[in-house]
Amino acid sequence: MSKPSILVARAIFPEVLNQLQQVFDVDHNQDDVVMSPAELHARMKGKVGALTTGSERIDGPLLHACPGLKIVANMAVGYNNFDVDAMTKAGVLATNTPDVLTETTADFGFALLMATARRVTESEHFLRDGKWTKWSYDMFAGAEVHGSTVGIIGMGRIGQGIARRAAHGFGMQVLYHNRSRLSPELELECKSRYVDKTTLLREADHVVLVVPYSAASHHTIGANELAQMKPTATLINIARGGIVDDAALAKALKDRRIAAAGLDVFEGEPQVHPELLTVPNVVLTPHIASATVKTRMAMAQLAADNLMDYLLRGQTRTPINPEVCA
Ligand code: 8YV
Repeated sequence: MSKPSILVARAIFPEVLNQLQQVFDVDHNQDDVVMSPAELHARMKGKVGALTTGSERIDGPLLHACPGLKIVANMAVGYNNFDVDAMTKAGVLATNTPDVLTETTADFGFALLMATARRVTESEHFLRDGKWTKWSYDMFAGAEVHGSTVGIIGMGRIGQGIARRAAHGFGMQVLYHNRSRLSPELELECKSRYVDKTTLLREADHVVLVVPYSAASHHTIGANELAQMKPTATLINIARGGIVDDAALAKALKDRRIAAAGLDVFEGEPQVHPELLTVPNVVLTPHIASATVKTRMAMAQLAADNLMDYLLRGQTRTPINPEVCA
């Protein structure tokens, strides 16, 4: 009997690919070239499932071109590359990889916060460029982390992980803003106080963004919001490009409207706003918040398990639109 056909849209760990190859006929994008929508459409045709990452857009036109498709498993917790309504209408199950990356991503949020506040990369460039000729009292003096106030916008699992690190590890005051308030028990555990966005922007020494991207969260931070922040504040974005207006941020950094920023995600990535590349007071990393070997392996495994569970056993593990199976 022939095996069901799936597409693995980007390169993944050989161990995980091997498991998929045992039970599926796998078309694997071995070369890891990011496909154009037209290439993706052509390659997805005739497949019943696909393993994708944030770089593949699954939308109405693609679904129309691939009537046999049953499931798309994203190797990411965020799924703004999916048109979930269109997938649901087409009866295609969408899955993501929650939980397995929560703590790793929160670790990185904190790493970026510390690198930004303490000017780690800026000072390293100075040293590597041979500019370190003497010590001086204010050389790369940055912002305090311990005992300061962090404001977290988006208090889901990763936001809560950052709150715990901040409150319990660094004695920080934690303010948060979210669509809904946490339960009193969770607020206590995360030592976090719910405030409106204006209060958070005004009072936080470090603003950390962990909201999912949607039309509603587009440019959550733009020129207006930057103007409300302390001039000594830092801004950290580990959520998605588009949550911050990168042009407005580059200007604010250049004008020293805020002290510094740490960015792991960008509008239109892998392109980076050219002005951001010219300002010294920003730490820039290429979307690596979940990138530890263990966590990326767990994400790939969960995406593969979602495909195998659904296509071979009719079961779901981490569905985004479980109503498809009802
Ligand atoms: C992914 C991420 O590695 O999980 C997410 O939402 O942003 C990252 O962990 C990236 O999106 C590639 O799929």
